[in-house]
This record gives sequence, C-alpha cells and structure tokens, in this order.
Amino acid sequence: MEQKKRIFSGIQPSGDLTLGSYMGAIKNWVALQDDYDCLYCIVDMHAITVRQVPADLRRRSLEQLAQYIACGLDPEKNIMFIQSHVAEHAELAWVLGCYTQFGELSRMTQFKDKSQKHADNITAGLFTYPVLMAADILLYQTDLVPVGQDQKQHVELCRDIANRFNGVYSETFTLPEPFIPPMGAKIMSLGAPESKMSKSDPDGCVFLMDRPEEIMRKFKRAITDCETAVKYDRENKPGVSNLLTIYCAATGKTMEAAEQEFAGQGYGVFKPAVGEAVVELVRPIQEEALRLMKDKAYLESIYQSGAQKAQALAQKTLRKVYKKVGFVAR
Ligand code: ATP
Ligand code: LTN
Repeated sequence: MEQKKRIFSGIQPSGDLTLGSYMGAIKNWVALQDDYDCLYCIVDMHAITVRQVPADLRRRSLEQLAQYIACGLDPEKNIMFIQSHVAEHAELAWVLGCYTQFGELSRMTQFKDKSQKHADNITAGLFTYPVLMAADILLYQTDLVPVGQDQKQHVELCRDIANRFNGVYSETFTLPEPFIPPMGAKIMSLGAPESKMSKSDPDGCVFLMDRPEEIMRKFKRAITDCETAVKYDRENKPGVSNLLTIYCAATGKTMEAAEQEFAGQGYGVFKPAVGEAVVELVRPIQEEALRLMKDKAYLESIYQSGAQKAQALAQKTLRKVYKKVGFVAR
C-alpha cells in the first residue's frame, strides 16, 4: 500500500477557539483526516510569545483538545498532542534559527502586527516564533499544512528555511505546501469587516463555545452597509460578503445558492439566518466538547499517547539534523 502523505497543523491555546479558526483550519483538518497521515497539535509554546495567565493556559490546552475531538477529529486516526510534551520542537527550532535571516523574520506581517499590539513586550520569542513553527512542520517531514490565509507567509518561510538547509547539507527535509481552503480562509470580524476575526480581539469575534443567544446577538449586530442587497462583493460590501462566506461555510451551500436564497429579503432576515446556521453548526460540537471535558482521564490518555507517537517521529528527523550539522553522537 502506498504511504499516505503527511499533514501537520496546530493552533495556539492563547484564547478560546473562534469561528475563524474552525472555518480556516479545523474544518479542513477533519475533511483531510482520512486521506493523510495527520498530526494535530496544541501549540502551547507558541502561546507564551505573548503573556498568558498560567492557569488559563493549562485549562485552555485541555479544552482545545476536547474541542478538536468534538469538531470531528478522530483520536484513533490522528496523532493529537501538546507541543511542549515533545522537546524536539524546541531543539530543532534552535538549529533552524541558525539558518534563518534576521531580515526574513523582520518581514513577517504577524510579527509587525503583534509587536505593534504588544509594544511594551516585544520579546525575542515573538520575533523567532516562525522558526519554532518551521520546526513543528519540518520535524515530521510534512507535505501539507492546512491553515488560514494569515499563516501562508509563515509556511513559505518554512519552505525557504528547509530549502536552505537541504542546499547546505543534502536532502533532509520535505518541502511543505500550505493548504488554504477556497472558502473560509479569512473570516473577518463581525464588528470591523476589514480586519480578521481573531481571538485576541473579542469584539466582533464568535467563539465556538459561545451560547446560542450570544451568537444570535453578535450576528444581529454585525456591521453590513446602507444598501439592502445580499450580494457577494468583497470590495464594496465587506460585511455582507463575510456573512455570506460564513453562511456557506456553515451550511455547505454555494455562494450562488446563498445569494438566491436571500434575494430580495433584506438584512433583517439575512443576519439572523446566518446566526441560526452557526448555532446549528456549533450545537453538536459544544455538547460533545462539554461531555469530553468531564473525562480528564480520557483526554490525558489521548495527549500522552499522542506525544509518544509524535516523539518517535520527531527523534528520527532531529538525529539526522544533528549528524548533518556536525554534533557528536550521544
Ligand atoms: P491571535 O489572535 O492570537 O493571532 P487567531 O485568532 O488569529 O489568534 P490562531 O491561533 O493564530 O488564531 O489561528 C489558528 C488557525 O486558524 C490558523 O491556521 C489560522 O490561519 C486560522 N485562523 C485564525 N483566524 C482565522 C480567520 N479569521 N479566518 C480563517 N482562518 C483563521
Ligand atoms: N502560527 C500558527 C500556529 C502554528 C502552526 C504550526 C500552524 C504553530 N505551529 C505549525 C501550522 C503548522 C497560528 O495559527 N498562529
């Protein structure tokens, strides 16, 4: 039988999962899990690049695992683990940092955004974050990295680092490709449709675990425009286009079908309908996540066996890398 290609992806437990991270990432992880050999990670080491409350970080890491499973990721099929449990991530990141240019990291838009936002705490970790991400991906000889649009630049940098390393030594790393979904790659904020929906900006953000009333309230208040037509036009109608995208991603309908459904209906009907579609989407996820959160022993067994399997793979790559750069074997 032909060996399946490998997927790696992760989300930081730096806040609660949002509708954006579901539509941009997790939904596609679920869709790809049968055709690929997948590792899905809770990247807690990335989360501490901005200050976290320790108890919250610990709680959210577990909740995130429960939510991954509740979204439909099968722990029997996928390796699911917590980044800090596999020390090879930090070890490879150090080596790769020595093959990454200061200039390359300075050009990362996420670094520019976040260093503006956290101007009082621009740490070396925030700057070298993409190197750790490259280590995550390259440790597992990953072929495909399913992420939202905002992470494409980081995956491209990861390819550049891998290419450089392979060029200096010899073939060591598989070159990964980003997988950006055709629909939902960039869900925008409901309050400010020109910026990305983001968990660190709770205004305009819908969380996967929000109560139904809260979801309905957020959609009813979503910014649209002063026209009435429910039409997709990203330039001139960013709010409505975003709501249409959310509606399509939540229901599986095409854009044409959605536009037709709401033709002549006005925003008073459209906005609550999007809210209801999202409520229906998250209802079973919420029920399952809450059930799983009560079973700490089960969650522990998943992340422990996940870390063991991940580490076995990671060690192979790290050993190869240490040998190539000239470290004495242990
Ligand atoms: P932060 O606010 O801390 O930057 P975030 O809300 O952007 O966090 P991440 O943890 O950075 O979320 O993202 C997790 C995954 O979800 C990534 O693959 C990212 O590309 C994707 N993602 C995040 N927000 C969105 C969004 N609004 N639309 C589509 N995909 C998204
Ligand atoms: N930087 C990503 C999270 C992340 C990731 C990864 C995604 C860390 N390591 C490896 C894919 C592959 C983000 O969403 N902010």
